[in-house]
Amino acid sequence: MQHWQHSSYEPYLPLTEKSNPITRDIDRASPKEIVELLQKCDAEIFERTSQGNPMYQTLNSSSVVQTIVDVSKRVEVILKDPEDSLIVLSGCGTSGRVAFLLATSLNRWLASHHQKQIYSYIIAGGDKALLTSQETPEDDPLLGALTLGKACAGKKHVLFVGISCGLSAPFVAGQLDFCLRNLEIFTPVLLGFNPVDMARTEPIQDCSFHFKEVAERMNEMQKQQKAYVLNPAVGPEAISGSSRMKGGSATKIILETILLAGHEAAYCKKAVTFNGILHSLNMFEKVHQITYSQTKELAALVQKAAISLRTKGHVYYLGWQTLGIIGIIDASECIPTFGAGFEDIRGFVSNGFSEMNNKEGDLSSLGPHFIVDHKDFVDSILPNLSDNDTVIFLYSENDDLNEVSVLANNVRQHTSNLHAIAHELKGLSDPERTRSQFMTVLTIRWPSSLYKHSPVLMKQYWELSTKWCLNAISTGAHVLIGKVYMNYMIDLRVTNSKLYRRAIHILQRFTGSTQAQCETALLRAIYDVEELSDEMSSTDVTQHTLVANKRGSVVPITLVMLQSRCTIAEAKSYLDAYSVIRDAVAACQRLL
Ligand code: F1P
Repeated sequence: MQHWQHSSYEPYLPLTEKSNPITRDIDRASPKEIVELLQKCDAEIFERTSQGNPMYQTLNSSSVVQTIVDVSKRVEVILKDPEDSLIVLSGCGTSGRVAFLLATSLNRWLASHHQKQIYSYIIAGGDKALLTSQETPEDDPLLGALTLGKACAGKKHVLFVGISCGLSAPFVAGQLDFCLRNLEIFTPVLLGFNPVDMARTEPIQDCSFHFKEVAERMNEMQKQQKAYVLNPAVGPEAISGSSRMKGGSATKIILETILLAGHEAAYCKKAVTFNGILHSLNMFEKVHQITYSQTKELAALVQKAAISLRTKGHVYYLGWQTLGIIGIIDASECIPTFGAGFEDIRGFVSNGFSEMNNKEGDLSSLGPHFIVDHKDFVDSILPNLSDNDTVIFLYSENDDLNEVSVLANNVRQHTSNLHAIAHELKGLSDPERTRSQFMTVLTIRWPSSLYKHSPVLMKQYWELSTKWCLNAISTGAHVLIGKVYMNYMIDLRVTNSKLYRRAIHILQRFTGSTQAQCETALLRAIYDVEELSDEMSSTDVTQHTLVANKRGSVVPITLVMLQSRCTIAEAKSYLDAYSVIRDAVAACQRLL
């Protein structure tokens, strides 16, 4: 049994916020060790049910597999009778990005097979949130319900999947509540990775319910097959609470399994079965094994990326088709996750927004964060590229290898620090000429057994595999440059109520101060005052997070203030002296 499965392990935290014992010392690990630790953490997604531990069900537990079967059959029904029907995938942050990726991919597939496109995605904050973090709308249940109502206007049958890894986002709670009040139209599914009794209980502003209450109502309705809760335990994240990692991957795995099983049943007369679902899940486990079988090569990329960041260079992902989108998503998530500068790690996709195919279309006029086309890279970044920058190409043998070669040649005129992650089917073409243009190529070779199982799924496998590689590269690089303390990202942005609570917990964890002391100190740092006014103390969390959004490093500042009982100004100047969080904390402890 894993350490975190004991009821006494960090009992006050839901599973998705606990710290993972595997990565406790990740901040002291070498690149190769980092990759190995991430491999172990990701392997927990596929862990079998732990005997004698009823607290957690896992992805392979029969109750979870059976729910996947039930929901897949709902998908089949909708696909067979698509008139006035819709399948809506919705979430905040990474969960919304995975929803977007799947809905657009599957609509494309339906269109190419002359079928009605019945998928829709919702991401809190709209399409802007695909590329930047828009965490404030996550706290708004009414906005969630209104957006859902609008997306489904006039529909008679809607399968709604609300994704919240932490069973926590009020935006999603509002949508599920809306569905539960309109069960004649909606079949709601809740997807997340905490047991229902760990769902969030914090009151939601202007709202009569909290997340746990909605999740319990969903559980009740599941008995009549009117709603479904899919919430296997996949273990704590490698970086505490960073649900973009395992949470995002497991969301992708579960939804792909459900939706593709539904498609096969509707179009290939292949009935959805318990064993069929188990088999699909096992295939994803193979994807994990194959991806991480090249620890050394992946570690070399982690190292390269870290060197670039340390020397104020950049990391650029240049990808084709959805692999490019995976790159854009991974890069954009570094800003809120690690407090990275927007230029630090960036992603580009060939054909930009027409490849993205998002609802709101070309967003490039919104500013530099929304420039995503290879052409933009060539025009605005390539001329200033140097060996300090790491460039990583992401492609598969399904892409136009000639185009890959031309761009690689172009990039090589400016830097030799050019690498690739390439997906190849074993025994098929061997694009040696393309490979020779890179300093290193992490070639992931896919056995024909996987291809034969489902040729359609290969694209999904490559996406997941690329996600794992890039999550390892961006997380590993930030760990190596000292952004993480143990396995906590201390310098988190306090931009919504979940992150506000996480910040207070981290402060308690490292200072031993009470919750009230930590909250008061955090508010002092947020409002940048030594003494809180009555108004500041009494205003709500949303207001605090709006102010916090405009300030940098509020949590490290609070940490130093609490540890050394100093003023805000002293804490700031003290932190300026250290770029490595562990050093700052250690030095701070020496002061006492
Ligand atoms: C949603 C989310 C995360 C993001 C950050 C803020 O979480 O946007 O994707 O990384 O932690 O919250 P959840 O609702 O899926 O738990």
